[in-house]
This record gives sequence, structure tokens and C-alpha cells, in this order.
Amino acid sequence: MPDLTTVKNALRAHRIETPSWAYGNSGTRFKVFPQAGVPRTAQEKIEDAAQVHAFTGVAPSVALHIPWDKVDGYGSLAAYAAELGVRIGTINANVFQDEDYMLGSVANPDPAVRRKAVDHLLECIDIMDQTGSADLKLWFADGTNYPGQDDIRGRQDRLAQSLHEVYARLGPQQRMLLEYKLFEPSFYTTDIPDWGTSLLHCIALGPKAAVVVDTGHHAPGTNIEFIVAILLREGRLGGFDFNSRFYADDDLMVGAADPFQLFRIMYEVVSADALRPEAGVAFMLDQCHNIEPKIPAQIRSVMNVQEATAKALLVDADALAAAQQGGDVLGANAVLMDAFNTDVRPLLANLRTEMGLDADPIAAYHLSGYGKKIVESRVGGVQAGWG
Ligand code: RM4
Ligand code: MN
Repeated sequence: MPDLTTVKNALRAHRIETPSWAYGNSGTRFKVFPQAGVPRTAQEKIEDAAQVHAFTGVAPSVALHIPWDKVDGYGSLAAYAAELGVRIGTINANVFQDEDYMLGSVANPDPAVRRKAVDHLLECIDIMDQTGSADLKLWFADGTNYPGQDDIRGRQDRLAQSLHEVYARLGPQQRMLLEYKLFEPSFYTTDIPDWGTSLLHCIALGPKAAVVVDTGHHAPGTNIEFIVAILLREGRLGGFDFNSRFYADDDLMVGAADPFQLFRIMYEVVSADALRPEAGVAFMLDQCHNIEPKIPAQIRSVMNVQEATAKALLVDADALAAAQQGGDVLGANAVLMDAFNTDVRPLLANLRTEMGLDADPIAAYHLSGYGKKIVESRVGGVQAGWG
């Protein structure tokens, strides 16, 4: 059996990044339901993210989305984050919400639109220089809706050229994380629909480019842990955008739809020894809270990732290897299921107490009165949203 101190140390060192956009209003395709107390500024989003860190102890960074989080001085925003005990993490670019991008951004047939998109990505790297962020995360809505609409290979050429220009601008410690998504908003072809396409571009770019697995971006039934295993084997798993889904890109709380899948993914990470921060896998959340209160929902997601990770760490590797070598199909499966079926909540509660935290982060957050305080103080101004 794995040594409990080792398990706890691994959990203590594990870092989970929360996304600024999860604290603002977001919606289904039909309606954005505003919530009282929602942040009005990037600073207020960071304040909320700092709460998630304060109660979980493992979420010390918050990802920004540009231009949603555009501010005048990124250096002072980073300093403000530091004052609150957190830091600015991944910078996410947004080239999917401008009128000009109707036919795509970095792969658009019009060179002027491509120029504009690439300039935005370069601007994001300037921001990274000011915030000290290491990762630029790219997701493109680019694709086509109708057969014949554009040239499939031509679009790949334009995409590759745009990415090369951006890659060349990265500093020595900076990375490009390239996300894929099967479909939506493009319904016939998407320019980066899958991990294979993303990986091909990353390999062509160089070692500072790696693939991001957003758990909501696959066809139903896709074996995501297999993709994770392959990318880890190639040293090209840049990170995760965790969220869960029942149908498509639902962006629900992590582990809500399928905790077993989350465990299987984390098991691949753990067994490849890639949980350690030095392994370079970024564990990020990417989710929208449409009907649930946002801060406790982020806390819940962080806890769900921790639970899946704890179970993955509890897999008896020696027993599993012995069963696998011996061709003991049922025995091997039982080793994995034993770990998954372990109630790790007492272990995590104990760890939190050791870390000087409340054993129950959600209850502690509610007791803190922060939720009530922001409802009272954040009146007026324009609530942040993802529009
Ligand atoms: C996209 C993608 C990106 C995220 C945006 C908000 O679908 O998942 O990671 O930045 O949504
Ligand atoms: Mn994502």
C-alpha cells in the first residue's frame, strides 16, 4: 500500500489554478442569470480567487482572459494579487468574440484579420511579461460550417504560420498551450478539433508548445485518459482545463458528471509521475457557473480534483503491477477499483487541518461572511461577464 505520508505530501504540493471568468456572470446559450455580489473588475475577480485559495490552500494562482480582464497596469494587478496571497497564472487569449472573426481568426482567409488576431496574441505575451505568467493558452473558434466554404489545408497553413510568429515571441521560460475542441461554434470543420492536430502543430513549433486537454472538448465516449497517457509519454501534456459534461461543452463543475473519469485521468497523471509541479502539467479549471453560487462552486471543484487525485495516489502500484504482469485481469481491475472506492474525505480533512485550514472549506467559506460582504459592497458598476 502507498505510504500515507507520501500521499499527503503529494496532495500538499499539488496546485490547481482557478479561472477569472468563473467568478463573473456566465450563461447558457439562452440567458445569463446575474448574481448579487459578482465582481465588477479584474481586481475583484482576483479577490474572489484569493478566497478559494484561502479555504483550500492549493489554488494560489488565477488565470486571466484578455480582453475580459483588461486593465491599465498589469504590473500593479500582479502586485495586488500578491498582496492577497495569490498570483496571476495563465494568460488566455480571446480571438473569438470580435465582429472581424466571423470567418475565423488566425486561420481567417483575410490577411488583415489574421494580422489583428496575431497582434492580440503577441499583446498577451507582453502581458505575461508584466504579470510574470509562464503560460499562454490558446483556443480558437476557427473552422467552417459548410463543405467547400474554405480550403481545409489552406486553413492549416495559415494557422501554422500565425502560430509560428507567436511562438517566436515567447521568452525562454514561457510556453504556448494549445487547446483543441471537437466542434462549436464551427459545425463542419474545426481547425484544431482534436489532440492529434494540436500535437502536430506543437511538434512543428518546438519544445515550448504543449497540448491542453479540456475535458469538455471531446466526442461522447472518448477515452480521455488514453489521450492523457499518450501526451504524457510524448512530454507534450501542457495541462488541463477541467470541467465536466453530460452532452457537449457543458462547462459544469469538475467531477460533477463523472468522478470516475476524473479519477482515471488523475491516475494516468500520477502513474506517469506528472503530478509534481516540476513535471510541467498545469491543472486548471475552466468552467462556468450559471445557476450556482460561484465561489463555493470553485471550492467544490478544487475539492473534487483533490479527491480524484487522492484516490489516484492510493492505487497500490506494486499490487497493480503484479496483477498486470501475471495476467490477472480481475485482480488488476480490483486494485484500481479499491482505490477509487476509498472514501478519501477524512484523509483530506486531516491534511487540511495539518495545513492550518478548516477541515471543511465550503462550510468555512459560508461561515466567513465573505459572500454576504460582497453582496453588500459590490453595488453599482457593471458586473463582470464573459461577453
Ligand atoms: C473555450 C475554451 C477556452 C476558454 C473559453 C472561455 O471554450 O475552453 O479554454 O478560455 O472557452
Ligand atoms: Mn478550455
